[in-house]
Amino acid sequence: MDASLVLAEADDHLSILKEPLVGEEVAILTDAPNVPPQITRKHRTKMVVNLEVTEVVKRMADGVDYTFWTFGGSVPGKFIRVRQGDLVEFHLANHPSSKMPHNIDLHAVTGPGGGAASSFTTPGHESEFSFTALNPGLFVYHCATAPVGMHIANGMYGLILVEPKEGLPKVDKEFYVMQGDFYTKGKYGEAGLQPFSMEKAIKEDADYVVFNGSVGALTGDNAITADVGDTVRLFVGNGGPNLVSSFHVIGEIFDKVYTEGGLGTPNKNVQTTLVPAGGSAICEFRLDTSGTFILVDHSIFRAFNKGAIGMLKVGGGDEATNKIVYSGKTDDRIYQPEGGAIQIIPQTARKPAKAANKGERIERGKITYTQVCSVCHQANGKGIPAAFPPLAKSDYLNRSIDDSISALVNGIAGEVTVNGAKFNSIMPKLDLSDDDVSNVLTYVYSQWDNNGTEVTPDMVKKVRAKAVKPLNTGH
Ligand code: HEC
Ligand SMILES: [Cu+2]
Repeated sequence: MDASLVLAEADDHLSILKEPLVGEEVAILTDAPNVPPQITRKHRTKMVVNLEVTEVVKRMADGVDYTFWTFGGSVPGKFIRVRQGDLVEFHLANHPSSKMPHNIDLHAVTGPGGGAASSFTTPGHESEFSFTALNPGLFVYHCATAPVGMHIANGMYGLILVEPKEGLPKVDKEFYVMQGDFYTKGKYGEAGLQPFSMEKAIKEDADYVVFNGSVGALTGDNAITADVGDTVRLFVGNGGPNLVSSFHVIGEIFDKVYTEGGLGTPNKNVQTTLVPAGGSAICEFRLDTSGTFILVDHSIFRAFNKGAIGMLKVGGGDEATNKIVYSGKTDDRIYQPEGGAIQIIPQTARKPAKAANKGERIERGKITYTQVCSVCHQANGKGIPAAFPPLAKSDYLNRSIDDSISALVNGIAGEVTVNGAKFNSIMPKLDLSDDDVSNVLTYVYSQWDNNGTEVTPDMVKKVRAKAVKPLNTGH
């Protein structure tokens, strides 16, 4: 990079200090999903932040409690909103009932430890330090008292927004959503007060992955709401301690994403954005139709099995326009991929292979098996449970040669039982020559503990002559 450019950037950070510092305010702090009001002020000020650490037992999921360590009484911690250039006078109090000392490392701080050492606070004490918010952006803050991982795992994180000096564009709704992963002695949903599991945390084997501190904190009656036509801004954070979020809203496309919370040029038309542990993203979109939109970590087992689900309920709008954007289901009709009957799969590209003896038959049959049969019955002949029956040690195959030949020349529809398991699907008619059928079946019979029958083209010819209609036309 051009050295003068680097200097220009550096200059810019400190040039903010040339603006006069006017007055003093006490920061409005909010609990998720609420966000303090947008800053309209055009000057720097002294912002006093009063944040209290408490250790509290709260709900993690229905019937499951957890001792959370919090910045302000809940997880995530209070949302802090300041303007670029503000002098932030930070007061961190640790409630007398706490068992542990705590501190705070704000990623918005330029200075050693992000404030950690200066803010180390034992129970019943309050620490004070100041910093100037030089860089605009959405920053994570967290406790950094040893063992750091444990303090973060217990919920000690939140977001601080440093608005750029020109402010952020006005939107109709702003929300605060922060993901975190939790590690409990019992597994997901196990009732009672669950202690923290250091062992699982080290293995990164999360029991809970949640938005805003608990399963269901953003669903049902707790859903965030807006109306069609609203512009929405989500301040998304990830406290971790371990997992990176693949943040996605089902049924929405982010018009803009300020990736990693940096207030530079936004990325546009984004489906899923990564939110690192200890990082953030700002997602903006206009609501063009009504309905319920689901917030997820698209590492999807976390959403459906560990709690990482939220809801945005959108009402209103003109019905006709809503329908144009999204019609809803307009019809439901029968779909028969196989035409409801047995289909013919042409094999015309394949050359006939006249085999002189059983050995050659098996050799050629193996090629046909690999090319034609193995997609369904698998290379090892074991099939796929509930979809394709096994040919390996198949009682069906070994009981009747004619039925097996018929399976190939006529196909099978309807229920068949193989080794005690029922299959009710369609084996397509394969359009193989008599030689091909004899070769491939001889190969199948020679494999996987089957009975070793040699099938000749004459045997195939006989079956072909007699059966016109497939076996088991069960449908
Ligand atoms: C498109 C998938 C598909 C292909 C390709 C296929 N089969 Fe099948 N096969 C099936 C299904 C499905 C059944 C069970 C039919 C039912 O449920 O009605 C079946 C049943 C059979 C059966 C009787 C049941 C058993 O497990 O013993 C034999 C024998 C058989 N297939 C042999 C073959 C051979 C040999 C080939 C290759 C030449 C082949 N199949 C190719 C899907 C397939
Ligand atoms: Cu702590």
